[in-house]
Amino acid sequence: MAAGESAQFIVESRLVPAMAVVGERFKNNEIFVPEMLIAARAMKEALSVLEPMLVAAGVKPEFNAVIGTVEGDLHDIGKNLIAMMWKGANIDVIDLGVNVAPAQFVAAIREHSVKLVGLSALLTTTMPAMRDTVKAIREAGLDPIIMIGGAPITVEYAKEIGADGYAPDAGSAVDAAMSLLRGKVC
Ligand code: B1M
Repeated sequence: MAAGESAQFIVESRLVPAMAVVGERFKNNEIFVPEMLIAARAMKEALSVLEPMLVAAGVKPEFNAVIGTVEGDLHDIGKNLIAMMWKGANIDVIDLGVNVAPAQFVAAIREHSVKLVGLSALLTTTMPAMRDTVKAIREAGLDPIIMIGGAPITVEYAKEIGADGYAPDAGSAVDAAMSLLRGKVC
């Protein structure tokens, strides 16, 4: 900022592209979870410094999302990485935490009118909770983009339960979310 760059320029042209590099390297197994967490923490710190200036300048995140680990599942490391990467891509992310019941997802989608929902599951025994959550969201008459992921999840499973997208890792989760959001919104 001392060099005359605006907070918005720093986010859009410095931080977000840097996180894209981090995501790409993670996807290619060139860096691993610890480096990813360090990068995500740096991003979070930078955003907390820049946020007041962005708010003052009227800059708003382009999209919003809710994310959570589905009912019965307490694993959150992967879900937290996705949330951080989505935030890094200028998405306003509401993190519902772990063990999130379908009704909690439905209530949060309604309350915040979100465009994107992320479901994470790490156990084969909690995969059916993903199906239940997708069903509950659709039965409530809501139509956000639903993305799923987690170690036991496949693209076939995503199709089978009616989710809109799947990503195998945090880097791909940004690419997939952005193309789904742009495709559906435009
Ligand atoms: Co658990 N656990 N665990 N565990 N645990 C696994 C998943 C397991 C594979 C270990 C094993 O047996 N080899 C196994 C599942 C077996 C199965 O279902 N087939 C297992 C089990 C059985 C259990 C318990 C049942 C153990 C017990 O109590 N008997 C129990 C269940 C508790 C519960 O959830 N109800 C349990 C508990 C725990 C701890 C609490 C001890 C701890 C979780 C701590 C925490 O998350 N805060 C834990 C851990 C750490 C693991 C392992 C070791 C690591 C998971 C992890 O964080 N990986 C895991 C074995 C393993 O994977 N090696 C294991 C790192 C993380 C970055 O990767 O979460 O895969 P991951 O996320 C990736 C992708 O999957 C993807 O992107 C992320 C980044 O690349 N992704 C998404 C994830 N969510 C996404 C969402 C998206 C898109 C992509 O879109 C929205």
